[in-house]
Amino acid sequence: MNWRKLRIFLVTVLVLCVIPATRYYQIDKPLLRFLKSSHHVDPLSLHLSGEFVENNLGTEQDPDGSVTVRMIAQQYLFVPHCILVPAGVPVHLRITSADAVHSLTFNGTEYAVKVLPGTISVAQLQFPRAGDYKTVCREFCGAGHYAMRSELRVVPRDQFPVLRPEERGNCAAQ
Ligand SMILES: [Cu+2]
Repeated sequence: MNWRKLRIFLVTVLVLCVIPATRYYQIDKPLLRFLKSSHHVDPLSLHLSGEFVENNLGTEQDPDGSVTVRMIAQQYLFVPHCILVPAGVPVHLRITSADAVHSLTFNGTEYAVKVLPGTISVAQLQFPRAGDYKTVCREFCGAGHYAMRSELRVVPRDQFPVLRPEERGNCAAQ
């Protein structure tokens, strides 16, 4: 047995295993979804057709009292720029990217949602207290990354259904 060859072989196997293993955890679940091709969406035609067209973005009330929020992350902002949700209600987030990899986080919470072009990231969120949260991108996505922040406004639970549908979508109408 040639020990030198064996050593080279073992190091090669180790390196080939370690690299995909670390990459897997960096890219995390959305890549698997992308490979399975469910949740697939074309980043180049987001604004033309499908669920991420402009008038479909923002918050929508579901029949069971929860809400669905649709957002796009792009260099260097989140659209809508200010989202509005009721406190203490399940928030079904659906977000995709128009360009690079981003990460949507809400200051003061543990939530972090990785956003990749070509795939829809889905997350279940809930905000117990009313208030304003800064929404910050925590994945370096280019020159303007450090300015990529927007806002989440959590309003009291009973205040939300009173709003007109066009006021619920985002904070702009308030
Ligand atoms: Cu970003």
